[in-house]
Amino acid sequence: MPEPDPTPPPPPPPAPAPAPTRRLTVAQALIAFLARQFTERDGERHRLIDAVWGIFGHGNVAGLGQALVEAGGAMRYVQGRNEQAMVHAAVGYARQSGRLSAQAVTTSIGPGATNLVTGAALATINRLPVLLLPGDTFATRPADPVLQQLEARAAGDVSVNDALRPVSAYFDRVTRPEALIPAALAAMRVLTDPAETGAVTLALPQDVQAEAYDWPAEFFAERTWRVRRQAPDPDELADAVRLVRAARRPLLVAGGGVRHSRAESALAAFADVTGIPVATTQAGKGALPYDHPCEVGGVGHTGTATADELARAADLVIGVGTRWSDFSTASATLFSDPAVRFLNINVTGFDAHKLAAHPLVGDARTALEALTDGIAAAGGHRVDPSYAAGYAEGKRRWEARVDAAFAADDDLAVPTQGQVVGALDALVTADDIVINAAGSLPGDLHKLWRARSLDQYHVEYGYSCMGYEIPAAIGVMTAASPGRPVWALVGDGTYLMNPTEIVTAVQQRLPLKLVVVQNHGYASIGGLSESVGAEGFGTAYRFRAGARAEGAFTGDPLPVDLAANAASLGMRVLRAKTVRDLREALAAAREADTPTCVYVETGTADTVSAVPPAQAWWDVPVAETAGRPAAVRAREAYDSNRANRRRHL
Ligand SMILES: Cc1ncc(C[n+]2csc(CCOP(=O)(O)OP(=O)(O)O)c2C)c(N)n1
Ligand SMILES: [Mg+2]
Repeated sequence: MPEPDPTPPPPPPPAPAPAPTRRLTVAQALIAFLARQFTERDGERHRLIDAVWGIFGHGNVAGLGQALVEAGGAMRYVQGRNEQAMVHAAVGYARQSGRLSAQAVTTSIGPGATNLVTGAALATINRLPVLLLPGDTFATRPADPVLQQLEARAAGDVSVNDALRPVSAYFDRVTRPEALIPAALAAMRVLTDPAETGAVTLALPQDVQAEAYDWPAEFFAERTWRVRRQAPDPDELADAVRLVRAARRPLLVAGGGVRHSRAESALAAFADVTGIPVATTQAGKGALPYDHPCEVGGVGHTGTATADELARAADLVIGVGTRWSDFSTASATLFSDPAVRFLNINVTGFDAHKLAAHPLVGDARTALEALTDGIAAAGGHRVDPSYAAGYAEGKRRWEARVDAAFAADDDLAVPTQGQVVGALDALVTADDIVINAAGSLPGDLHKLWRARSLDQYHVEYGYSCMGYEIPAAIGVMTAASPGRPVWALVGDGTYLMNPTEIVTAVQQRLPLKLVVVQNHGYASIGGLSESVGAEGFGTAYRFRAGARAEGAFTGDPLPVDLAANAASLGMRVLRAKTVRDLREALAAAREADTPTCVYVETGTADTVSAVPPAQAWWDVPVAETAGRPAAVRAREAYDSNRANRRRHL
């Protein structure tokens, strides 16, 4: 038997104090968490989630609705009228914030949630962060089906919110309270990652939203998400330097990534040193101011003659922050030099590899700076003076065409759409912001607009979604410095699709400036329809011909008064009948500090317009067999155009 040890065992160490917790519902915890998230880039710090937009119904009224009222001033709430429009507003906000700050949108279950789908797709296509918080059916499913629940018969765990998966950059469903912790962290990571961002959806079953849980207090600690500036790989950079120095006819195409990265100075420095001309996509317009000697305007189907000629002859095309949509490549027909090569600077490998390009994966600003430095270190490079003289002359010629499109010989005439754009162009300074997305205006603006500052030209052409403009203007006004005039330009078709957020602008006392261009229908699609042999079918807002109203839409214009409609929603409305009226109305609207609408009729689609036609093709397939002569002729033209398609390998 061993001797018993006389010294008693040491007392057990004191149990660690339990980690502090806070008892909150899932919805309360989410709002408390969101209020403490920040972003940081270049030493600038921003609140990540600026506000929560919402429309309440069952699925969020008792969860997030109760949490927002309890949060008080910690989280701003904005009341919307339509869920899709709330996402558009949040997208406008995110773009104007340089993707350093975002807004959230909460909805009820069912129709409220599925109304998000279009907005989510728009956000994800344009790589803009929005946080979507749709209510979802009960996780515990005590009484299936609840009101507005679609039962997928073959899958008990599917709800209509699953429709948001393919349009979201990240999707999660919080079916247990504690699952909020990883879901919320993943959501913030994706929102703030320049390569991944888009619509982030956290579907929140309505019972779970109201359930309480003891949250670790550190979940609510302030967290800062650094928005990274990815540096390029040295070998990819060395290849890029060699390619640029070897190019004789280079063209740079600037996309939205230049803007998101705030790479305008780096781009100007690169252009100044190399003399390489800079064309722009819709999202990139403004990357250089219009009067910079290297700026040659829009590229592609809605591009300038100057940029498109350069594109056809280019031996090296440098894409910066572009997704290379068909409008920019003229549906794979634009870059026609047999030896053309591509160099893509992009924050995602996905886009950097498009067109079989040499990728230079990285942040646009960091990569452009590295490329400029690399070229200098290798002995410098500048385009031939004759090349620079050639595009300078092209730029002058195009400016003359812009002047012609804007010119008005008769001040008392009904304005053309070109003159509407021209009247606004004559009025604005670098402070004004012009928003548009669909119809015939995006093409006219891409060809004609003189972008004076990086963020002046706000045309959403990734999804080109009718109805983006008015709500987006609200988001832009929220993010822009106060006093900047923000203009939403809409056609009559677009106005009719989504005017409801006018009420929100009125409620928020935002001096929205709305220009409604009335041409009695879908002029853009009418023109497209003519060109593809469909004879404008179904595109005019006119009465049906024939005694029993069964014929084609060729009768009188509909007696619809959109100006009166805007006034009824709370706007001050200025009707402009002539070019002179228009100038006066736009000037008055610019000064106004309340929501003001300028309503202008530009006549019917056959109004002669001096806006230059498309300088490059766009692929819209035409009927291969048809009885009507217009369609047969259109198909012949189509076949000859599509023979120029090219797969870059
Ligand atoms: C939500 C949505 N539906 C349909 C379209 C297809 N589309 C593009 S332009 C357009 C017509 C737009 O009409 P309007 O706003 O009056 O402009 P206009 O063509 O007359 O200039 C349509 C239907 C779209 N872009 N977005
Ligand atoms: Mg129209």
